[in-house]
Amino acid sequence: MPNFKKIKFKVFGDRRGKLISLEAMRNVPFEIKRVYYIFDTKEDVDRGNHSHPKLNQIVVCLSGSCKFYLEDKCSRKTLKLNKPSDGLFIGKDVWRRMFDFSSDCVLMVLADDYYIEEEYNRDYKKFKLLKK
Ligand code: T46
Repeated sequence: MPNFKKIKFKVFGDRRGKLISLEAMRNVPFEIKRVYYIFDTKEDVDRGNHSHPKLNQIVVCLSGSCKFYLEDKCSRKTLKLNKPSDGLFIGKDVWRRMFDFSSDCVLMVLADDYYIEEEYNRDYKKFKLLKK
């Protein structure tokens, strides 16, 4: 099984509009220690290009769209995120690259740990070796 997958969140809709609730250990499968968001990304740029040996995250595209290239030891896939009702779970040891950002793209990311620069693997060759 890949260590990444899309999750559909329940949408509470009525005549006024829509609402989605994210709750730790309920529809988010971990305790949330950090939330960050990515916006105003320029056209034709890549982000990511790393893996995390321990971190679990869920990415939600709140507006606009972008694509994720994901690779782990058993599979690789490119997914488009363009709905606030879709979460993308990315577990540990998954290489990710984000690209094709629309100018209005806003990505919100929930993470199960604080920001630790030493916890980034930015070396694709090392990632490939660890996969073996
Ligand atoms: C990931 C993808 C989806 C912080 O100071 N705190 C933080 O919590 C984060 C995430 C970043 N930063 C600083 C570090 C850099 O100076 O913000 C700057 C940009 O971070 P980075 O180049 O790592 O951003 P992305 O978009 O390449 O990657 C981010 C996350 O870092 C990463 O964990 O999985 O989004």
